[in-house]
Amino acid sequence: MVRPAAARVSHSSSLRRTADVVVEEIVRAGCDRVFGVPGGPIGPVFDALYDRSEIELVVSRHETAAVHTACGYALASGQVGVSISTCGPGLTNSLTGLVTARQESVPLVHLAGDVPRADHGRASVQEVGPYGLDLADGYRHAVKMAIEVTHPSLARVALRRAFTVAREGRPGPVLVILPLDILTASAEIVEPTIAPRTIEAAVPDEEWERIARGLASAEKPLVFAGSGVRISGTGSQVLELAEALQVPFATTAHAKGTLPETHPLSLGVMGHARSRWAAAYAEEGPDYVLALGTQLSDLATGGYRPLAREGGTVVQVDVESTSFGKTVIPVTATLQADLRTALPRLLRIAKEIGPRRANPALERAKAGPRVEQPEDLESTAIPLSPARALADIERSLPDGATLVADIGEHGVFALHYFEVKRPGHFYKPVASCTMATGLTLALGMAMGDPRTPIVCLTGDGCMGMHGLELITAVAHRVPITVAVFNDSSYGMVKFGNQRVFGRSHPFEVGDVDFARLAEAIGAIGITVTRPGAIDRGMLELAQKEGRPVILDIKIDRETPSPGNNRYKQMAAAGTHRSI
Ligand SMILES: Cc1ncc(C[n+]2csc(CCOP(=O)(O)OP(=O)(O)O)c2C)c(N)n1
Ligand SMILES: [Mg+2]
Repeated sequence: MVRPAAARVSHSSSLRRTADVVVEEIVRAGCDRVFGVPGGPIGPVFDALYDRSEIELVVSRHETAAVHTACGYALASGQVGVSISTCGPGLTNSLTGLVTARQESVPLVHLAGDVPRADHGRASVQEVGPYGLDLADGYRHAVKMAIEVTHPSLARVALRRAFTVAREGRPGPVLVILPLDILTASAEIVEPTIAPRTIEAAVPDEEWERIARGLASAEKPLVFAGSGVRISGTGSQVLELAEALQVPFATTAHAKGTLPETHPLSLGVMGHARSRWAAAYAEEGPDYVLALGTQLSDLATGGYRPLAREGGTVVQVDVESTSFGKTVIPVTATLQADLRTALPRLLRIAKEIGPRRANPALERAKAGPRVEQPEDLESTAIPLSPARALADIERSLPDGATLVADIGEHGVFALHYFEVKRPGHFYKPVASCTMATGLTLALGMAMGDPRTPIVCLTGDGCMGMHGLELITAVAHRVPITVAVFNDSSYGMVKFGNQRVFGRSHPFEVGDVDFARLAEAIGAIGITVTRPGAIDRGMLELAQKEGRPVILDIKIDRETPSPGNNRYKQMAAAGTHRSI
């Protein structure tokens, strides 16, 4: 496409417009796609993007979705995600996405405009707060770092720093606020030199040896992997460690997809939506637990259930010291270390020690079925059982596909029933539990790695929040498959309230025909009502046609997920009892 030149004053060669410098830095960081919703004060950045054909602009319907989609893109492509919003409502709409990026540990740079500084506090349109909210200050606690560019010469330093901080240590979002007067101004640019921060594993070898020996000599040891294992890309090393010592392993719900659940040492998911194997192994309480890259949150532990038996040992290893001391469950020792440097050291020692003796507790735990109601996976009932629909999806996944699950009962079904055969092919955002995060992340993932087919399992409620983002998928010919578990309600809260209060509003969200909605936006729509109707051809259609496919799966509205032990926790909280 031939693009007209901008109608703007040209500057002398040594002076650079801030907006152009910002976009140059995006290119320099290796980002080839940005996601955003435009608006006045951020206008110069969009204008500067107009000149850069190497960056594709994806226009979203809502800023939360723009940030989430940028996150998905980052996760799948390995780049830092870049999202863009205007000020005021654009930035407040972005906040949820920024919190998601923080909690999912996604490297992201968010660019937000601001009213010109001369208008701060003068009741200018889209300025937030009665006297002008200090946005950088207001958002500082939500993001990894917030930078307000206060002089045009500092744009390059600010952006370079933003991209560096977003990636280093535990990745996360950096907010860069760019007032309109700065974006349009030109200045001599300060050239930064920023050395990346290295997190040195200061833990001595004796510590790792103590842990390896503890796991090897315990009666009932456990390696418990959290999402830090996925973020650091150390799943295969955790697996090697477990194999070297012959120690069983489990993942948090958030880390499901990091380790193979078909492995003889796997107990599946522990905590929220836990497998029956994990429940059985946890029953008497392990005596030695190595918790890797987890904050031991309520979901990770299934309502702050202690990980070890009384008198047992729990060692928590995490790259960020802020992950420690957040939980009420007993932890014996905390070690701050980057798993990428820690695991090779631990593994070397573990290999010297060699495999432990047989573990009868593991055999006992795995004697029964992995899931609560295995018969549901084969159910022939109509309306369709959610477990059966999930089993049909699992059986029909295209080769190498990733299943991304959203927030709601459908997501808990996926956590509990889906069996991870190959690591990296399941993802469920769990930390912030923001509805439609799965859908919007999945969209970004499908754009970030076109070789991996993406099937997103979402709910009709989530579709109501961000379903129209699929217009973006149509516009960019993204071959994503979206399987909607349609129960015409906010199922999770309906079942939750029934459990907690003994009654509930139906929380109906209408009998929406998502197949027709799909057709209306230019996607392919298919209605599914029968068990066995979902097949491989259906899940390969999006790739074949080069556009999104929405499956409107009419599931039984009265079947709660078996794995949702959160209700019990909420009920207990209501009566101020501990559980
Ligand atoms: C932004 C946001 N608002 C509210 C909630 C609380 N909530 C959790 S699940 C859910 C219902 C989800 O409905 P749907 O997508 O239809 O999934 P279902 O539970 O029916 O499978 C709600 C309202 C939330 N997690 N996030
Ligand atoms: Mg629903």
